[in-house]
Amino acid sequence: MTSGLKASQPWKDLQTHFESIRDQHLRELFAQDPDRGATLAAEAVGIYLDYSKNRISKETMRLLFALAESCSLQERIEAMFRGEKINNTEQRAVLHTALRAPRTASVMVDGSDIIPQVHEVLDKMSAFCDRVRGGQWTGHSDRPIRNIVNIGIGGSDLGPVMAYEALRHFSQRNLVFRFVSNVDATDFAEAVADLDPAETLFIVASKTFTTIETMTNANTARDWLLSHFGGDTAAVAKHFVALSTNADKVAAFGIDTENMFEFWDWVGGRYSMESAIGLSTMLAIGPTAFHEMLAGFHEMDEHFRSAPLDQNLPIIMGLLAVWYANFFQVETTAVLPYEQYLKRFPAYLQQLTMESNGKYVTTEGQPVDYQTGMIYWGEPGTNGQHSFYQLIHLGTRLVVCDFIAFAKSLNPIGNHQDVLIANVLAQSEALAFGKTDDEVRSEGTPPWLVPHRVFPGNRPSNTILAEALSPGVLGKLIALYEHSVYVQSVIWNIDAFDQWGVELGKVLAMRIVPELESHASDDLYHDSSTNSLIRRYRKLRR
Ligand code: G6Q
Repeated sequence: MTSGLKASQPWKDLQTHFESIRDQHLRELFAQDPDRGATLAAEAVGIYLDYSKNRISKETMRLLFALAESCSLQERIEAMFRGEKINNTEQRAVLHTALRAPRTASVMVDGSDIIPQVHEVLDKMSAFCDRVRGGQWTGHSDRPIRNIVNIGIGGSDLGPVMAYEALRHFSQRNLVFRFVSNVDATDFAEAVADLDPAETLFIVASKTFTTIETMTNANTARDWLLSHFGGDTAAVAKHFVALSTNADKVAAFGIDTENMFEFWDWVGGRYSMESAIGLSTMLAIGPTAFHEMLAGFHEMDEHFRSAPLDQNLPIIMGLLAVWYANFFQVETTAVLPYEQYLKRFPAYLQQLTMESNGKYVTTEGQPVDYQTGMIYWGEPGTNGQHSFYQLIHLGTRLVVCDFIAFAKSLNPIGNHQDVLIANVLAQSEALAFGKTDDEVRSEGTPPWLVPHRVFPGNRPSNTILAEALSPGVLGKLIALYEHSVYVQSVIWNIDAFDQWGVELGKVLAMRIVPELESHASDDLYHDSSTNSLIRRYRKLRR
């Protein structure tokens, strides 16, 4: 049995329409509708989305909106905001939107309003950050904190690192920030190599406080600190704070729960960077700028919740992703920020998109008979132009691109910004329209070289343009992608908020660790490949 999506009338209408548009070139589409550059665009909350360089017509969008309506998209959006348990397999509400709701809002979960707790934690974080940033929070030997090391992985790392890098311009420069995620000891060793323990604060960020990588790194950090303080465990209280939903485990680790910043099970790891998990971000940019970021998220939330389908940025982006994934059978989306501060944004988006929509069964547990989440990847422009853009321009695969650009640089020096923006515009233009055989010949290219220099074009892209990167704009941008991911999951009828694929890794590794450490027994019960590798590892290690 399958989900029925492909049998639905709106889907069939899209399939019929696809047959008529699949071979049309963007050159023809622009010739037929010369204004589409202005009309296939939408703007909200200071974010401009030009989606005209996609292989669509107005009819495509009309049919995609009809599909969205047939999937009750707007009801599903309301269900999320209202706190219904839309994370079906974990029976949890999904309320990252409540993390950025104003103090005056009210959101009920299991009969109680969660907004007061959200703001209580934000206030506790602000007071703490003010003390650290002002030098009043001192270490065990009364020296102010200069170094902040966030220990966490996955959702407890990628958001914080991305936000720190993205908002570095707004950060307090006398504080050093490091992020340790990998259980490979090199990550920890290199992160602390030049740090003085007496001036270092560790933030142990873990929703569950059981993740093996984070707990291993946190224990190593504690040993590193205590070896400096002659084993005096009283030092832990001044040098460790925890971000978690699990107070018992935090206390068991030895961190005073007074130094714990709480969040809740209705916040998914990859949707948690504006919860307590954002403590490192708040330490870097300060409480005021952190609240500006939350306000940016909230503006996009409100837009998503209230704007009509055809003006709704996350809905448009989400439906276009479905169009490419399921009709053109596109495998990947390249996210290409022309903003150096967003260098970790593609890595962050990889988790957001692929962990959320990498699902092969519907919410009812039936296998899907269509593709779900695309592969997301990318690098900042212009660097990528000198490496992988070759394949996007001239390869055999269709790659969808999201270009992200800002009108103003945070470092306005000379004409760098105009050169940067000229590049992003030139790339999307070349991808869409290419360079014809005649154009190449008319440049005097020898005939044998012509095919190599012809650009087929017809390669689609979105361009997202905002005035300048700021905490608020970052919030809007992240919320745009978060909600686009949700839109896709509603169409595909999958649970975007569980992550059983990640859970498996956590369990399997725990089983093998003692086998690697064991010298005595050769009784291994894995497959012959895994058994051989374990034996080989033991031998090499000796
Ligand atoms: C995110 C995932 C996953 C998670 C990490 C860390 O949505 O669940 O990436 O964030 O596995 O988990 P903890 O925060 O519990 O350590």
